[in-house]
Amino acid sequence: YRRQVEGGGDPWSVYSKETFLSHRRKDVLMMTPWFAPIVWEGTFNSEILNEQFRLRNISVGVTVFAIKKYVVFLQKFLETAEEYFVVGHKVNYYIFTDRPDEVPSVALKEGRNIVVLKVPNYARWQDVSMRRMEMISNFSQQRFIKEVHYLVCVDVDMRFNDQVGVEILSDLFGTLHPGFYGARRQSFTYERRSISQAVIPRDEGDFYYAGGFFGGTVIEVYKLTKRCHEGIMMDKDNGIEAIWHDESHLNKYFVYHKPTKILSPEYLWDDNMGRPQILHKRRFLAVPKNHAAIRN
Ligand code: UD2
Repeated sequence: YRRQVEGGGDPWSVYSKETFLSHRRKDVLMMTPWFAPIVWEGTFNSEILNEQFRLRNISVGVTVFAIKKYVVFLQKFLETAEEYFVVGHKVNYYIFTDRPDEVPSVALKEGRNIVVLKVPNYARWQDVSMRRMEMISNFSQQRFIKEVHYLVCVDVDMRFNDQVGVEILSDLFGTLHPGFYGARRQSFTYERRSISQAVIPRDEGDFYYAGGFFGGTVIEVYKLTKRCHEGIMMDKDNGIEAIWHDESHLNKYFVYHKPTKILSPEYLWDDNMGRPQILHKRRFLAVPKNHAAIRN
């Protein structure tokens, strides 16, 4: 650590071997075979990471879509993000909505901004969800690349419930889906029809990633969202829609562009899944919703 070294101290006495060894879990997978860390509570030190990212003066853009009735989720989302999301760093909340007048005003800490982006809506909820890929890629190229270092792309029907800090940041990251982190490849709900661009052969695929939390540098998110959008449009032309929409295309992308970091389901939990022992924190939680009522 530079400061200590410059000060003449011995960095190894500050971060002793014991300290390193304590950031370790034996009950979960901490690393993929392509050397991407899997982020679980107990595997990292926030103090070290915060200092590293502060020195780089990084800024983070959050993309969140609140189309039609989903604007009701914004208040809790933003309030809890101010409490827990990348605290102490610069954050731009990019709120994509067709109802700019209904975006709530929430008190923000210094260095944090809300940017409302008016976008069209689509009749079907599946199209609303899928079109996020198109809009994120367009805005990345036109705007985000000039404004932030990293993008974090999340669902809006969520609330932060514990710290989600800079430990999530990396060139390209995805999140283990809470329903499948312990499941075998055979049971992943990948798209299997070969006519779809999202198809993944039975003997491929590493994890099942959630559509509701991914990110990376702006350039990597641009490449990901552009590719997924192209796949979605080709499927549309061919009269097919992938089984889990944008999530299927995201999973396809990650098979061939492996994430450089993977977030554990602490970062996207749903209390309907219970509270397994390996889950030491529930950082970002699904807000229960009445699907039929809220989507129409
Ligand atoms: C899952 C994924 C989601 C997406 C979807 C595709 C998680 C937690 N969620 O969510 O990312 O891949 O499956 O089937 O992994 N939205 C609106 N207005 C609408 C409808 C949707 O703004 O009328 C936006 C909103 O930001 C919402 C997101 O689209 O959070 C995804 O829709 P959803 O939450 O209804 O989909 P869900 O829960 O099936």
